[in-house]
Amino acid sequence: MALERTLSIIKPDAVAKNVIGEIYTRFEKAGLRIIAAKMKHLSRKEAEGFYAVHRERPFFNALVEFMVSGPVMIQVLEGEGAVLKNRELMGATNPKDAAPGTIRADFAASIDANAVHGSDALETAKVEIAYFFADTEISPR
Ligand code: RTP
Ligand code: MG
Repeated sequence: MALERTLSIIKPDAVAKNVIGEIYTRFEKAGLRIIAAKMKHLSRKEAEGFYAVHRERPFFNALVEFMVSGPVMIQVLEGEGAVLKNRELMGATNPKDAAPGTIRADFAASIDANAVHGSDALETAKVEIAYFFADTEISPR
């Protein structure tokens, strides 16, 4: 498997629950390395731009509203097969469907407040990482 990078966001609900550290521990235990991180309260424009692929979906406004409701913790994760590995750690979009032991099963309350974001493919990851981080802000080993 190849060394990959993926973008992860700990969403406002999980930041409010004070579980950034617990989620970071799951990344680290799975062999993912945090190579960049920043806490940020997204503007509406930033949230809309980030989720632009969902612009036409019925849940878009609720999604943006939620993402600007409080600070988020944004990180770049690096590791073997990082994109898929992070998606496995996260669990299904709707916490009701998320496998036991996944981040969403353990920390998410609803499909809207679902604790984490993770890039869904390598190409998406590249775009999403560049959306939030300059090359000079990323510190690989
Ligand atoms: P994310 O992008 O946040 O990592 O989530 P995801 O890939 O698992 O799900 P995605 O399809 O990309 O949807 C982005 C976020 O929109 C909300 N959503 N609501 N009500 C609905 O049917 C619905 N579908 C999606 C979720 O909060 C999801 O995380
Ligand atoms: Mg997605």
